[in-house]
Amino acid sequence: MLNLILFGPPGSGKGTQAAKLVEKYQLIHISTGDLLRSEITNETALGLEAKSFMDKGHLVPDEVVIGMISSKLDDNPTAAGFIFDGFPRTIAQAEALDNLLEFKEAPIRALIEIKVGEEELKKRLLERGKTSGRPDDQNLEVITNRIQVYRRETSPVANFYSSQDKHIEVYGEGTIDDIFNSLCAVIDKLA
Ligand code: B4P
Repeated sequence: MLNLILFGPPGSGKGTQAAKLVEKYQLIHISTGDLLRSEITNETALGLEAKSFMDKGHLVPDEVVIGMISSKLDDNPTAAGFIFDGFPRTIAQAEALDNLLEFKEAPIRALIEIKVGEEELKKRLLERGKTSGRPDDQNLEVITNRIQVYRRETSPVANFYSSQDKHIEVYGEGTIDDIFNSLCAVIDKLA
């Protein structure tokens, strides 16, 4: 089983690259952002709770996202592996993920961090905001807050996996295809 975390700040290309990687490596894509947005669209109680956090650029509470991941893993018992996109975003989520995967005897093989500078992140997210309909992409203050939350609460997750010797960095500015090729070169060495 090939279990990978695609990691990086908002707008670094996690969702974009995950969509291409799952096709090539036949893995299941789990994006907590997409799962939460689908709960919002379906107007579930979970979605209503999540929306109030997401619209301000805050993280949704750990127990909510950990529960979603757990049921997604249960839904795919025969998967060749998973690409986790946007998860884990806190140390508590990383510890919960390691525990869930221990049951499957299929630990995370690598956390691949996509490195992109702050100005480029803001540019990409504002650009997406023109067409995505996502409230969190349409306001520079919210975008800046998301990047700060990433630096403060999420970036320590990379150190958590560094200490397990699983942290790999890939340069994330350039064309989508160039970055995809860099990611594939890294993954091919792991497979
Ligand atoms: P996410 O849905 O994970 O959103 P994201 O970080 O903004 O997206 P991503 O990084 O995947 O976007 P991409 O670069 O592909 O999270 C949204 C919110 O949900 C969070 O703020 C939080 O509130 C909540 N949430 C999600 N997971 C959570 C968790 N685990 N715990 C707590 N809360 C959680 O795309 C960005 C844009 O860049 C696109 O328009 C794309 O086309 C463009 N782009 C990509 N690569 C490019 C390139 N090389 N060049 C130019 N443009 C590029």
